[in-house]
Amino acid sequence: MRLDYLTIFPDFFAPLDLSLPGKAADKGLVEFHVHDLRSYTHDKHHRVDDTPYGGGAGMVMKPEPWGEAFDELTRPGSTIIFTTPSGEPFDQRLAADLATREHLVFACGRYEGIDQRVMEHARERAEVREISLGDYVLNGGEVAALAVTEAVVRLLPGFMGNAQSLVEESHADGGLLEYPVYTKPPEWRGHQVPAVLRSGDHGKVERWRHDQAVRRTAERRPDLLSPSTLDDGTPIVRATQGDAAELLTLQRACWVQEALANDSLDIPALHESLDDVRTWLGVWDTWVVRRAGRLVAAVRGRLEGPDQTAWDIGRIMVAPDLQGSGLGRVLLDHIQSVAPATVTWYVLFTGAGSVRNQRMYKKAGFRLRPDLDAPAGAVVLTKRRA
Ligand code: 6GU
Repeated sequence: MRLDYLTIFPDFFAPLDLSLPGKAADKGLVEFHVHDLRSYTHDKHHRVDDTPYGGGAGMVMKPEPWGEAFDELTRPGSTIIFTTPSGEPFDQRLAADLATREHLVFACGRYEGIDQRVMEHARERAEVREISLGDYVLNGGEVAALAVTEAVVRLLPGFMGNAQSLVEESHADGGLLEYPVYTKPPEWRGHQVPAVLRSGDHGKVERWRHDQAVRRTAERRPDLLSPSTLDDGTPIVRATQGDAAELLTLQRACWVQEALANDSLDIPALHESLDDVRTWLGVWDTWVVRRAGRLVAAVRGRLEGPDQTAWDIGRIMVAPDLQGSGLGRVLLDHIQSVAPATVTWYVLFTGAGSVRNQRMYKKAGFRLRPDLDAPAGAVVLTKRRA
């Protein structure tokens, strides 16, 4: 990957020779080229700014030097990145996306911004991204370009020695924050390392870490916890005890249908009471969708198996008027995505005669498992976690 930087403060980029990006350059994975924007001016004073049309405070960066710099530096396949507080928020997903590019050109603005025509022109000759680090204002885009660089370069194949640490870090594990970590000594200034980490029980350690990650996320970044939404932005949220009655109603509607499709009234879900629903709500991780206040869909999952590595998915329910809308598939994808880190495979049951359900599950990567036990009239499907 080649990275170019356009700036009026080339000295800001001295850290590129250090530490992580420096190592990547030494390995030949990346090439950094820093350019002084003033070298693309032709007047005696190397002016890069001028007063804004329409008046107002501050100065605006002139278009001409940027145009000349892009003429020289961009080629087919280049991506031009403007670092600006009015850009799209930078996150791990965007970093991973940019890591697939061959050539990034960072355009670091200063003052009150860059003449808008520079961005218009850039879009005519390259892919353009306007990126912000967050909701605060820096004096210029240089520090932001360095941050984006570091986040991207460490994702390049062959860069990190330990691929697992890429998987485990914050914002990589199902969007959760990272769990707390400890090293020796076991006691320090009266503070203990949690006993579970010294127990030697791998499964227990994994579950503890996942639990800590969820708690931390709930406390510090609740916005990350139930980020799933339908295409129209309708959120998929965790069910509460208050949802029990509506869940029972939805369940009755769906399971009568299931009973008819399978020629059997012998389906336990059909015979559950409100108390039964309240009870399983306490032990299953249950998610629901509301439309105009009405509970229209639900799904639940929980750990199973002696080693708790299976995620049992069930009760995918969609209100009769919304069946066939793709909602069931969205919920199926969602419940897989919220399975704890320990999960290595998914399992679900459906009626042997529920043809439409089975087709959806197969499309989602599930396979029939006649070798595994299923209740009478039902089939088992499983899928390995990717
Ligand atoms: Cl990318 N640039 C500037 N100037 N300020 C910022 C920013 C970028 N992201 C957050 N604040």
